[in-house]
Amino acid sequence: MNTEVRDRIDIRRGDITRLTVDAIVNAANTSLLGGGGVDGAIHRAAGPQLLVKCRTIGGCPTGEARITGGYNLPARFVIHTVGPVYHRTTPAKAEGLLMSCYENSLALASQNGAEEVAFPAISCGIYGYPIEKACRVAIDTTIRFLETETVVKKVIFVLFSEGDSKVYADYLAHLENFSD
Ligand code: AR6
Repeated sequence: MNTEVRDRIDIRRGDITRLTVDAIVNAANTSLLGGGGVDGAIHRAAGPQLLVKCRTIGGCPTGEARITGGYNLPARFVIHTVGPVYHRTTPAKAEGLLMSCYENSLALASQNGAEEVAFPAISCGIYGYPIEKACRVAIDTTIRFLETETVVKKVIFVLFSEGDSKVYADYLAHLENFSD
């Protein structure tokens, strides 16, 4: 990882709904009609117009992403992506799907001119993806993307727990030791 790309990645602890960034990513389900976890928090903070908009989209397959406005959120956009349910498939397939979530979300952010994008730990709550494995997919995919990306300037990983943010920070530090 080169230092230019490293400087475009941030790790923060907290509630993603509070972030004033261009786009926050939602860990949604295929219906896009809301749920628990970060999805519930985003819908509550965005207000009922978000659900009205999501109803018009017609769902989203696992691994893909869709974009809406942020409504009452400080963020301008919400990018809804659907992570894999970890134990519903093989680890290799889950990894491919999770990678697609990050790739497709970042591509949508870029297409919509979002310079700062924040991600929660997609699939790491109700969907049961182990945080250490998911963290590698999230960070590796983001680094690969940023190496050739010019619109998206910054990617922020927002972790709810101290333990999860340490997993991310440790992995980034590990990569820095092997940076070119
Ligand atoms: N800010 C940042 N991270 C959060 C927040 C928040 N406000 N709230 C929770 N997290 P989850 P999934 C973390 O379960 O595993 C929903 O019902 C949480 O600690 O929200 O992809 C959807 O509708 C965890 O690390 O998403 C789907 O049905 C991470 O966000 C299903 O859950 C993701 O946990 C998706 O499950």
